This record gives sequence, structure tokens and C-alpha cells, in this order.
Amino acid sequence: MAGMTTVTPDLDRLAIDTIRTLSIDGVQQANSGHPGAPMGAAPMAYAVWTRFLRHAPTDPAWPDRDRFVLSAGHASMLLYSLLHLTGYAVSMDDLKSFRQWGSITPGHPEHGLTPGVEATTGPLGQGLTNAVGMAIAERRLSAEFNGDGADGSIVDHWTYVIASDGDLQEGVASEAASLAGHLRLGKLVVLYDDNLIQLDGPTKMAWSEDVPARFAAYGWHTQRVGDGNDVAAITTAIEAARADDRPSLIAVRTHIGFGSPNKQDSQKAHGAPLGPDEVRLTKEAYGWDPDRTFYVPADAAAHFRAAIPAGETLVAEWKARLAAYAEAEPARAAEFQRRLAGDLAQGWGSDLKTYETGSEVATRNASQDAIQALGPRVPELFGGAADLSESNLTDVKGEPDFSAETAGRNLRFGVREHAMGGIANGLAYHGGFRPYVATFLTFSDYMRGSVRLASVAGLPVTYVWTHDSVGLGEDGPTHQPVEHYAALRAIPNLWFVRPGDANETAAAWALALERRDGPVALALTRQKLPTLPGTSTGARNGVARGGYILREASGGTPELITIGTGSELQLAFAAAEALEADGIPTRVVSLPCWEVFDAQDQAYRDSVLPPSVRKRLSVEIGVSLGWERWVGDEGAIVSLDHFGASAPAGTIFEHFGFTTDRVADVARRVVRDGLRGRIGTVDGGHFGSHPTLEAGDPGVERSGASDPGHS
Ligand SMILES: Cc1ncc(C[n+]2csc(CCOP(=O)(O)OP(=O)(O)O)c2C)c(N)n1
Ligand SMILES: [Mg+2]
Repeated sequence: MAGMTTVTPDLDRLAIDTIRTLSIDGVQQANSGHPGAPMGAAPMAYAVWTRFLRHAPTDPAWPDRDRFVLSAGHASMLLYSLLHLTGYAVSMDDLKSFRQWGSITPGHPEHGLTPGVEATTGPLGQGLTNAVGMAIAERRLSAEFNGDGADGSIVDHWTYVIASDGDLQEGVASEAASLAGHLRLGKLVVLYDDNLIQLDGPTKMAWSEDVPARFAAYGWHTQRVGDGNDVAAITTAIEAARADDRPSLIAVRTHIGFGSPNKQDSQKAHGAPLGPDEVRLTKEAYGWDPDRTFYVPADAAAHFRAAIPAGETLVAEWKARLAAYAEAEPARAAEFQRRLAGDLAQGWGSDLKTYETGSEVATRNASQDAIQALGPRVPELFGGAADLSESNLTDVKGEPDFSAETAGRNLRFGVREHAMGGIANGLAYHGGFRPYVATFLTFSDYMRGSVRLASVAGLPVTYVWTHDSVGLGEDGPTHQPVEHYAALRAIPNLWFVRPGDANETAAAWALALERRDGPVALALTRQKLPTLPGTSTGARNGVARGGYILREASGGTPELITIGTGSELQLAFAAAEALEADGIPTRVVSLPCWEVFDAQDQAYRDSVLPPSVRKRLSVEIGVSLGWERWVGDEGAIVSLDHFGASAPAGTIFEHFGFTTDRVADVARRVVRDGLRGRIGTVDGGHFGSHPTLEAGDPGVERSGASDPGHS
């Protein structure tokens, strides 16, 4: 909306140059950063922020605000300048401490650190993808809560994006844009900073397609604005974008480093300060005093600050609509508030199932049970799979799909794992939802960029990653995760959970929903697993602590501790029973989530893994990396340090030595012979076995009957 003052082209220009010079000065002061994109994209950002964006600088979390995502996160000074100028709690001192230790103006925007930053961006393509998630969230939330009550518009906002060449070169953004077009996300408007320059030089080095034509093929409404300084033309284009019911791309021809006599239209303006001399020349070119830094002319300040009262009015009007809604439909309004607050409803987990000892259930099926149990009680649970819902078992049965026509509950991502992850992040950023997304665990690699960002930003996204080991069988090594557990455990703030049976799976879902400050990954089996003694009572609290004593040693003082996760928990259990039969007191520890266990106090960790019990054996059908930490230097690690093989699961487990008899044999030798370290597989299949055995062959006595549960 226009400010109180009359907006003339001169005022536009003054305000735009204020954004430019603040960005130039911030980068120069930091002696680090990206001035060129803010200088080129300032007019389009100005048009969005002063003429369209409905936001409230003094209430940055106002739920019905329009979202603005700077996908080109390297242009962060553009965003910080706008936040400062329009009255968010981003001070001039914050701009002066751009990129410095402890500042709220880090190199790339970080959600949660800076008021008004809607998404953590910087890895190109992610912001646009997040924005697709936000637009999906807006549509579904409005379908759920607008309607008959009051005037039916408590959820009604737009998502605006500024994206750069790099954003649109990225595969993740292409996946997301394709889905956005298919879903006809009409309240998404992307302004493309079409400056023909990227980090290494002109985009034509590596890029020649017609970008708007590509987006048109995705089903987008597309336009071009020939002059990126023409605010009127940009404004008209945004109006046309809003009038169309498709998502919109506006390719705005800009000039990187606009106004810099020696660096405009060159990659030299991309990622380095202009330098003191060039800063002076540029300010002179703008008609500014070259001796002033971080200068905000009074007219520009007044114009931008009109956003404060305008935002307060918008919030007040919205609150009035909400009050009327609450009057008309109190229960629905209360539910709306609960959803926005992110609190779980009373009794949310009360339909989670308990499974009887001995019942055989694949953990992916137990996860399906959990989703069904949570579905009605946790309507904010919203997600889907990347064309594998039949395998991942993620549909909320009986609910419609989310499509262009219907804002249903089951999302269909197509085979677009990376965008799926970024869209889930967008749903989480938006609020009102608890997103979950699914594929085969191996293909977590295809979405890892998004998973890492969920972890950085602390987003409560749940990953349902099934087919979690060579136990998936015949599809073979391309599909069989081996290094993934270690690779995912290596991501800070991601909780990687590999439940050992159906009860632990229900508990893992509960853990995921109870977590609000970061993502939780569930690694689930394709194959059936036996429900183990003790999990029906112990799993809920045990999984909530990351690890627990599943079976105590006779007499209470173990000589050996076996530790298992996932489908190998049963092997740890059976081996312990075999050793007990030999008179060796053996404890079984289930360790489904290292990160949560690690976060327990020392006393608890020591009670589960007493430092005095140094004979330990871990069993997990993935790489050994990291297990040293839990088994110590007198422990042994039954692991899989090579790729898998194509064969029925039972055959694979047998050849690799993941059988009850063999694990029991290794366990005995840990106690009796001091066997320790990595234990190689028995037979490496078509990749050859790994020569890691440290104390001779620990036993190859195996039989076809020694593979419970791997049918
Ligand atoms: C996924 C990813 N790869 C690489 C980078 C490093 N990087 C930052 S900006 C950029 C390219 C910049 O080109 P463009 O997007 O056109 O931005 P402009 O130079 O126009 O500001 C690159 C390669 C990144 N941030 N993210
Ligand atoms: Mg560019």
C-alpha cells in the first residue's frame, strides 16, 4: 500500500537508492558479501514491499501476513535493508554488524534469528521451493478454516519470492515449480532477477533456455518486464500476476551492480564488496553524497515507515474478523488458534496402537497404523510421498488428495524428492501444520539439501523413510541403504530413529510429534519384524529417551551388553538369550535414536550403558562408522561396510552373517576371546567381503533357520 506521503517517481527512486546504498554500505563495512543483486533487484523488492506486501513490522508473526521469501539468499542485505526501513526490530547497528559474530544479520538469512525472515535461504533453489510449501499451506489452511463463519477470510495471504538465475538453474526449484504449476498455486508470485550474470560470469556460459517459456510449460502465468528500474511496469505486472489463477513468474530484466560505473553487468559485483573507491563512484552516480554511509534520507524513512501503522491496521482488522469468527464458531476458532500455536490437541496420541509380543509387523506397516491413529486427532499432520505412497504407506486413508481442485490432505509429490523436502520445510515455516514426507531411505540422498536446512532452521518435519536396509531384498544395492544411517546421524539437530519393532515405531511417531525444534527421521522396514518382549510396556518411554534397557541380564549385572537398532534389535535380543542359556548374564539395549540418547543426562546414559561393562556388541546392518562410541574399545561391531546385493532378504541376511547363530557366536567370542572391533560380513556377495575381521573368523556356523523375522 502507498504510504501517507504522495509517492512520486522521485520518492520511489530515493527509496530504492536507500535500499541500494544500505546494501552497498553493509557489504563494504563487513568487507564481505554480495552487493550486486540488491542493487539490481531493489526496485522490484521496493514495489512488492511498499505496494503489495501486507505485513506488520511490529507484529512479524501475524499469522495472516503475506510471506516474502528471498530465495537468492546471498542478496541478504536487500532483505535486511527492507526489514530495517519498514520498521522491524532490525536496527541500523544490526545493519552495521552485517556478517559479524553474534549479529542478527548473518551472511545468509536465517529464520528464527532475524524478525521478518520467513525462511533460511542461501542454498539456491530452496527458498522458491519453501515458498511453494507456504502457498500449499495457505490454500489448505484457508480451506480448513475459512468458510461459513463470519466473513470467511481469516486465512487469505500471498507468497512473494525474489529468485535469481542460480535459483532457477537448480533442479530443486524446477521440481517445485513443476508441482506448483500442476497444483495451480495462484497466490504465489515469483519475481525473477533476470540479470544475465552469475558467479562465474554471464549466464550464457551454461544456460540458454527461455525461462518464462519453461515456466509456461509448467503451467505458470509468465510475464517479462524489460526495465528492472521501471517500478510502474513492475507494479502493473504484479497486478496482472495476482489477477491470474496460476502461479506467476515475472522475469524482470535487471542489471547486477546497477549504478556502479565499473562493476555493473559484471560478476565482479556479485560476491565481493565494491571497494571504497567504487562505492564513492556509485553513490555519485545515484546523485548521493559519497561521504555519507548508512544514510537514510528523512523522506525515504517516512515513506518506508508507513508500513508500521498500515500493518497495525491490518492486524487490528484481522483480529476483528477473528473475533467475529470466534463468536460465530467458537470451537472452530479455538482449533484455529491451537493449530497456529503449534500445540497438540488433548489426547492426540491415544489411538496409537500397542502390539502384542510375537506379532509380526513390518515397521512401515506400524507407521501406517500410527498415521491412521493420529490422522483424526492431529489434523495438522499433513504430508505424502514422492510417488511411493504404496510402499511408504503414508496416506491418511479416506482423505482426499491435495490437488488443483481440492485442498485435501494427502500430498502427491511425484518423483521429486528434493522439492518434497523443501516444500515440507515451507509448510513448517508457514505454521499450522506438522508436515511429513516419504520415500525410500536410500533416496534420502536426493533430498538431503532440504533435510539439512530443516535441521539448520529447526523445523519439525517428519521423514518417513522406508525400505531401510538390505532387508528390502531383491531391488539390490542401488536401493539398499548402507551408509545412510551414519550419513544422517552426521547431520546436527536431525534425530534419526530406527525403531526395532512395531511398538517402537508407534513410540517413534510420538517422539516425532512431541519434538517442535527440529526434524525427526523414521527409518522403517519393508520386511516383517517380530514384536519383542518388553516393547509393549517399555518402548514409549524408552524411545523417548533414545535408548533403553530392553532386557535385563539375569542377576542384574551384565557381563555383556548387546545393542541393536531396527531389524537387528531382534538379533541382539536372540543373541542375549543364547548367551544367557550359556550362563553369561547379558543385557539388551535398544538404541533407536543416538541423538536423543546422547542428550540424556550422564546418570541415565550410564544406567543403560554402565562404564564398568566394557564387553559390548552392536548389531546394525549399516556401516560401522560411529558405533565405536557406543561399544568402546572392548566391544565388537557387527556391521555392513560394503554395498548389498540383489536377492531375497533372508538370503542376504544369511550371507552377510546377520543371523541369530552367528551374532550369538560373535557375542560369545567377545566375552570369551576378547574379540573386538569391526566384524566383517561372512560373504560379501558380488562386491566381495570386506577384510576387516580383527581376530579371525568369528564363526560361520549358520543355518537356514537362523533368520527369524526376515521373510
Ligand atoms: C546450491 C548452491 N550452489 C552454489 C551456491 C554458491 N552461489 C551463490 S550465488 C551463486 C550464483 C549466483 O548467480 P545468480 O543466482 O544469478 O545471482 P547473482 O550473481 O545474479 O546475484 C552461486 C553459485 C549456492 N549459494 N547454492
Ligand atoms: Mg544473476
